[in-house]
Amino acid sequence: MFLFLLLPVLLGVVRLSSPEPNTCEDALKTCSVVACGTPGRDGRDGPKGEKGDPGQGLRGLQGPPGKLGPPGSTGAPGLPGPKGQKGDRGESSVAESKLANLESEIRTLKSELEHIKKLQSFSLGKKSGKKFYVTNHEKMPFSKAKALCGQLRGTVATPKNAEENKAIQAMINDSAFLGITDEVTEGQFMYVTGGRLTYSNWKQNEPNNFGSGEDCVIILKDGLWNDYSCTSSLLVVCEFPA
Ligand SMILES: [Ca+2]
Ligand SMILES: [Ca+2]
Repeated sequence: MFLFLLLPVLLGVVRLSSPEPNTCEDALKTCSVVACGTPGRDGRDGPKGEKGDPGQGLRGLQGPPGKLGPPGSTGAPGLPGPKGQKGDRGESSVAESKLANLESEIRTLKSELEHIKKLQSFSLGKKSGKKFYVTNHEKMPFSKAKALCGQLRGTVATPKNAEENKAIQAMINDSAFLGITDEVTEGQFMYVTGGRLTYSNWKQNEPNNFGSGEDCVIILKDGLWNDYSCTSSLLVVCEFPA
């Protein structure tokens, strides 16, 4: 009887200790059956979650290689390489070797040349003093005789004393030109190498500048001289220093 009388009081205490819920959610938490209003629209998507752990399934096949990328920028220069091995002999050494060979060949040639000159003066020339004379026994005009001796680095034979005149005479079996003319001034005979005559061996009544003129000089078989036509063909004797 007493408890029955206290029941309304206890219920009031319970109501006082449990205030009414403010929202439907609160009501769901506290009430087993609550009459809620119309549900609201869905909310916006929440922020992206953290990447999950790799799956446990089989790994897929590797895809095809991608396109070739653009060329990269030029890299910095590398470090200097190690020192190389010693090279072959340089060009200067080769040149020195060639020069030494040439000098040796020149010494040999000089020796052979001296030997040939001695043989030539002995067998071909009639040496007299410091000259020797050579002839090929051909006949030609004076201009050609002068050119031929010049090509041989000699001159047309020019006796400057009796001994040389005899040496030339001994070589010929016919008349030969001498390196003497009066082409510049008639009657004034000069050496073709320059200078007036220092020796002569004229035949009697020569020089006579016979006919249309005679400006060259020839030596006869007897060693005497005659002024003669330069265009006539006569033996040529060349003179060389010994
Ligand atoms: Ca003359
Ligand atoms: Ca004459």
